[in-house]
Amino acid sequence: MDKRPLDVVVMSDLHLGTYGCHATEIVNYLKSIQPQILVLNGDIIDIWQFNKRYFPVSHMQVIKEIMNMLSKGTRVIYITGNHDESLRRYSDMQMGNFQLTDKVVMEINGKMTWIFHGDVFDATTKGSAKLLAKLGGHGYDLLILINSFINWCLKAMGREKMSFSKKVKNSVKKAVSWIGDFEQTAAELAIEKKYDYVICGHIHQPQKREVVTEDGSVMYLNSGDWIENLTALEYRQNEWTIFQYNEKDFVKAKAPVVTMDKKLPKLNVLTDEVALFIHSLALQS
Ligand SMILES: [Mn+2]
Repeated sequence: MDKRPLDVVVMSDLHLGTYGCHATEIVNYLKSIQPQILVLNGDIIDIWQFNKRYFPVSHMQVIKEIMNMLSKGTRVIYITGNHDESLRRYSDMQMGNFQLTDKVVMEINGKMTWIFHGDVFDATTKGSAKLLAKLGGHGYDLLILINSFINWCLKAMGREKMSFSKKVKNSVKKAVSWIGDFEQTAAELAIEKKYDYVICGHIHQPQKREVVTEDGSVMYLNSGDWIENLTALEYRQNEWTIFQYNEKDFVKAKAPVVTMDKKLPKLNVLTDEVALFIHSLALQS
């Protein structure tokens, strides 16, 4: 498969290191594109939920593929998110064509484009919304499921519906409006700052829509996630589009399955073997 040449690609919320991450699909996608700039817009490596026991080969392959792109000249901008906020202390570090930062403003064909993860708005949202942010974008789907399951159990036991199901339903409603609030907040700020485009991640809700207020208008974009939606934002020929991963397109391009039954070698530091011999440093008496 030929790689698709693209100007800019924005991906977010890969959550590498968690069970929900679709790493194989990410590798397939990365192998299929050739962007000049790759923006990783937060929650790439999930350091929050990082479990030393869980980091499979496929997740490592994602990192390998990004390294591969770097070596082939793609500029990679890693914007920190809340799940990888421990990287924030290293922000604004640059190594070759790799850059780590908290936000970026890019001028793309004369359009000012503001890119950041979006968790900065969490401080203004409370309780259930924060919980849902942890659950992920489709957290409310999960809540509906849990809710109906609980009610099914209670009915089966011949008992009345529990009162907290109402609370759950309430928080579902809040979540729906929370996504709208998030988009609105980001867009209003961008209008205030006179940007043409604002690009976020964080809420796992892919989006491209124009937001118009009394003060002006802005194009709001969200790259979605690689837990549920498997989406990215692609910029080419003066236009942003939402890429939606479709398994059918990648059947032939499937990444080879790598098995890891090889056990780690026994670590032996006590050896008589000389691996490195330096004699020029010998002290002269
Ligand atoms: Mn996030």
